Amino acid sequence: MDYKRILTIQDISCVGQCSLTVALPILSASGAETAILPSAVLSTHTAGFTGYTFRDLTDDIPAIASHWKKEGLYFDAIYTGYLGSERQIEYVKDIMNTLGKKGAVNIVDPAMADNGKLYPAFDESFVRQMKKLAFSADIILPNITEACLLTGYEYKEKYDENYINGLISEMAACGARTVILTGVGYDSDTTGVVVYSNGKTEYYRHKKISRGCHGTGDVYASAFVGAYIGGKTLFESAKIAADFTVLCIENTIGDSTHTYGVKFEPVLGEYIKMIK
Ligand code: PXL
Repeated sequence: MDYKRILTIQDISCVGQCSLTVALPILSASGAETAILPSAVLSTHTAGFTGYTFRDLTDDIPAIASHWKKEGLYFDAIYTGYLGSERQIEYVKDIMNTLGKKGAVNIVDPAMADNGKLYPAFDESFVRQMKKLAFSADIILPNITEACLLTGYEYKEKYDENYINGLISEMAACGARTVILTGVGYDSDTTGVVVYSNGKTEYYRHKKISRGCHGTGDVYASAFVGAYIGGKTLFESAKIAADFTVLCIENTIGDSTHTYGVKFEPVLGEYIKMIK
C-alpha cells in the first residue's frame, strides 16, 4: 500500500472526542501520515457544554501555509471539518488550491449544523462562505441539515426517497461531484448513507441506534477519508465508515455517564481490520 500524506483542517476541542482528537487517531490508524492544521482551539466542543473557551487561529494560517510551500510539503488529500471563522474559509480554499500534490483529493465535511439547526458559532454569512468551499471540493460529506443549508432546499424531519433524490439533485446542480449524504433513514429501525457520484446514487442501509451521540459525524468522516485514501472504493469506504461508527456508538451506549462523545478508542483495532 502506498504511504499517503493527508492534511486535516479542523478545530482542537481539547476535551470532547470530536474534530482533531478523533480525526488524527483514526487517520493515523488507517496507515496514512496525518498532518494537522488546527482551525481554532476550544476547551470543549460547543454542543452541550457552556462557558467554553474559543481561540480562533485564522491569523496563523497564512504563515503556516507559506512555510509548508517553502519546505515543499504537499499533500495527497486535504480534508476539512469544523472551521474557526468565515474569513478562514478563503485561506482553506487557497491551501486546497496550492498545497495538494498532482491528483490530490479535496474532501469537505461542512461541519456546521445538525438536526435542522446551525451550531451556535455560525450564521448565514458563514454558510455562504462554506458553500464556496463545499462546491469546489471533490467529495462533500454533509448530513441532511447541512445539505439543505448549502442548497436552500427545505429541511424536513420526515421525508421519503423522492425528497432525498431532490436534495441530491440540488447538490449536483450547485456543483457537487461526489456527495456522501449521512443520516438518511426511511424507517424507524434503520439509517444509512447515500453515495452519489457521476450521476449515480447508491444507498447503504444499516442499524439505527436510538441514542444519538455527539462527534459521530467526525468519526464517520475521518473513517471514510482513511478508507478512501487507503484505496477502498467510495461505496466500500462509506460502508466501512458507517459500520465503524455504529460500533463506536454500541461501545458507548451502555455508559450513561459518557455523554459528550463516543468511546471510539477501544474499537480502533476493528477499524484497522475493516480497512485491511
Ligand atoms: O463535531 C462537530 C464539532 C466540531 N467542533 C466543535 C463543535 C462541533 C459540534 O458541535 O462544537 C467545536
